[in-house]
Amino acid sequence: MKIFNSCFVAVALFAACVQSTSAQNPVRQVGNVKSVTIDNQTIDIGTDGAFVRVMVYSPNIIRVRMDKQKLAEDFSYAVISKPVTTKVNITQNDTEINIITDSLKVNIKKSPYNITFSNAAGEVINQDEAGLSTSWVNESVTTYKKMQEGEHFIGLGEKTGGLDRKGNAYTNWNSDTYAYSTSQDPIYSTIPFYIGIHHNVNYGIFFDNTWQSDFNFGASNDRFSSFGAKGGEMNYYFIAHTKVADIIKSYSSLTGLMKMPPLWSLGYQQNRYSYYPEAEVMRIANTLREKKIPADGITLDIHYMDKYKVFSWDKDRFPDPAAMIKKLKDMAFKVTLIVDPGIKAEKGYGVYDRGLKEDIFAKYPDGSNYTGQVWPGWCNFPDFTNPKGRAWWGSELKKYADEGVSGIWNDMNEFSTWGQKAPDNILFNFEGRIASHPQIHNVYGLEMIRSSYEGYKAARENKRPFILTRSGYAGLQRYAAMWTGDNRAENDHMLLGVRLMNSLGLSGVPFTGMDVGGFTGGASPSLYARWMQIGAFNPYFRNHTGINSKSSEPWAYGEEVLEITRNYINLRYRLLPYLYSTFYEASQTGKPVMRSLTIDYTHDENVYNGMYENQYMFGHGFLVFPFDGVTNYGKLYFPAGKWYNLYNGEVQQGNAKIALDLGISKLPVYVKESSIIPMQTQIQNTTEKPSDTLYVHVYKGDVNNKFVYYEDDGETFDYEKGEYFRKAITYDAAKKTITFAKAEGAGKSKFSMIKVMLHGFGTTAIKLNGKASQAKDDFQALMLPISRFDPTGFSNPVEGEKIRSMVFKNVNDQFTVSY
Ligand code: NBV
Repeated sequence: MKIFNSCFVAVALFAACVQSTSAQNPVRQVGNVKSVTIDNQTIDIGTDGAFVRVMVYSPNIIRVRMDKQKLAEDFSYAVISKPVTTKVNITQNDTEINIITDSLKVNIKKSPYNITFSNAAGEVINQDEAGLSTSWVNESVTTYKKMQEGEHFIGLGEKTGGLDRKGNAYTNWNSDTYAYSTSQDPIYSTIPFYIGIHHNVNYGIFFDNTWQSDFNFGASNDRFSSFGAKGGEMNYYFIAHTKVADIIKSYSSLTGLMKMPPLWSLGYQQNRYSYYPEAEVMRIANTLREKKIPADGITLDIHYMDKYKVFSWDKDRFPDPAAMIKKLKDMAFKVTLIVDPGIKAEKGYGVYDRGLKEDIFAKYPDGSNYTGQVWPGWCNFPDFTNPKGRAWWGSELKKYADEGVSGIWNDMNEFSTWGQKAPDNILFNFEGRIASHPQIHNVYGLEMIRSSYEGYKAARENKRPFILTRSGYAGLQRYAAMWTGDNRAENDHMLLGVRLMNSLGLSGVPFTGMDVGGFTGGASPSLYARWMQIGAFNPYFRNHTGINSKSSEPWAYGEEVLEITRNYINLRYRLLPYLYSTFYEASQTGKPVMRSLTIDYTHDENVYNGMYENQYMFGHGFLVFPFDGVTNYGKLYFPAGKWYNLYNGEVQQGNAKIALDLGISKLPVYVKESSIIPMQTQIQNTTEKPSDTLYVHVYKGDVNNKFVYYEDDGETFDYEKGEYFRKAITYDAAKKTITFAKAEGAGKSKFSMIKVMLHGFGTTAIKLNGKASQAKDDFQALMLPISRFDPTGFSNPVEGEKIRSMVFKNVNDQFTVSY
């Protein structure tokens, strides 16, 4: 009895302690609301333990900021938009505050503070875990959200593991992770944005805090999901829409959209660590052309430099870089060069001397430059958070622009000092605010690619820069494409790479790639072939391998693999009109090119199943199954609808699961009903002109579809001034029409004719603009050439499946096909 009593007293004391002052309590809670000030769309709330500002950003976006006392100046490298004027009704009484927009109902309880977001129908989308809400432990701040029944979590950028993040915790601290494992965390970049899904509702949370941040989606607890950081404010944007695609769109409206990439960067890119000397680079280029493997890019890794000093050339290996780049240009190859941020601290090295003179290196508090070791030895590190540092970098890059370099590949920008942790007391300019390393670490890569993008844009006037990066932070899509670093030549890595890209797509980054073929180790021929097939359905398609691994060019694995690989690279080039238009959509809406099935089939539980989690849509039309490259056995899930086998037109009904034992020559790809897929004739590189006909493949279906066909010069920013050719194509399933709208824009199409290729229409009578039309069978523009290694025939339509075509004279015409 006595024991019970003393225990009881202890528990009561603890509870009292927790509720009373924060003096003895290491966890500081927001506590009760004490004051409320409403000013238009902003509510300032004073509480026992914090200051809270809730801002209505749009009918669908609410921003919540909190700090222990007052808020610091509002500054973000990620967010580029301001709140939009929104119709909102804000009321309060003794117990709560209510905010109502056209799309959201927000309820804030006063004792203690906690916030609930509901949709217009009053269904709860997301709410604080009422007992925990937000709290601080020393300088670390965390917000706890109630875990909803059956909740799924997707996104969070470049994170390993499964598609559904449920049951796991993640840390954001950009790290150089050579040959990372398939569950390693963190890796190279930070995008603190995720999407929650439950009970037919969805929301996104973007936690804009650059310090080391931690997310918990029910790891070691079943009560909450949480997000927090080691310093800085609680600062999150809550985004809600009925469609996941609209959540990504709103997130992209906050952090920016990708610009149209140069067309050549969508072609095939050949890499290795490293191609040198010049003769070797030319051998690779010549072999690609001789073997008729379409390609647009060759990338030079660190061995082009003189002792790894950035902005220099090893003159023994590359005696006349500009002349070599010109020779490659004449063969229609663009050159991308790697750059690293570490600048060798060596007096007499011009780049370093100018950096010293401009005083742009990161510093210790005593004013001396921070020195760390990386490729060239002891280095200083440019402070890209200093406008002067960015300008200096841009001026150094000009040299490459003058030599004719087309792409800048930003490596090691986590920043890496041989994977060691850099000291906390390095100081950065932070746009004149002065910040320590822990605060800026996660944005170092972002500001480096900003410097590269802005510098290269200025150096080449109206030409679109191609910038590739390994590291970044939310908003990186404004400047660069991203690849997923040093993977391993293993089946699991191929599939992980697909998930990383799908997750990046959910997190606002549409232009992504992986080291196809694997960076460390060596792939088997079948794994390599499979990887190249999948690569053809990646936004950025580059083959790369490490210094000690076996050659990884398409011809390095024998004749059969070469043939398979060529088939898929060929297909990619024929699909460029579709791909470029899909990039255009991404540049307008943020909807990724590689689309996790959670975007269009959000509430279908099967898409979260580990068995099917790697499947994705490549644009609106292609359902890609990243099939196993070792066993060649796999299970496929077809979501609702009707699907056409890409190779033979066979129809597969949706809501079905099938198992396949497949040879290596084909990757399972299906076309969604009602898809509109513009294609062109085979070219070997993007400077080559295809025939004058645009082949628009249309697949009969029962759902509506709208596709915007888009073209521009593929090279300059003139499209921003209206120099583009755009044509909406609409599939109306009820009216049984396919309408090609009038062309828009001041630009001309490179095609003069459109040929409509009809799939699945059988012998149905076809009308053009209401009049009977002669549609004839046509087998000319099928998907793939027949491979001699594929006895079943790659492209023979199944018995009875007639692809019918109709030719129209003018690509500018407005017309309707009906059936
Ligand atoms: O520059 C060499 C490599 C590069 O090939 C790779 O793609 C990067 O991720 N780089 C890392 C430096 C470290 C290699 C161990």
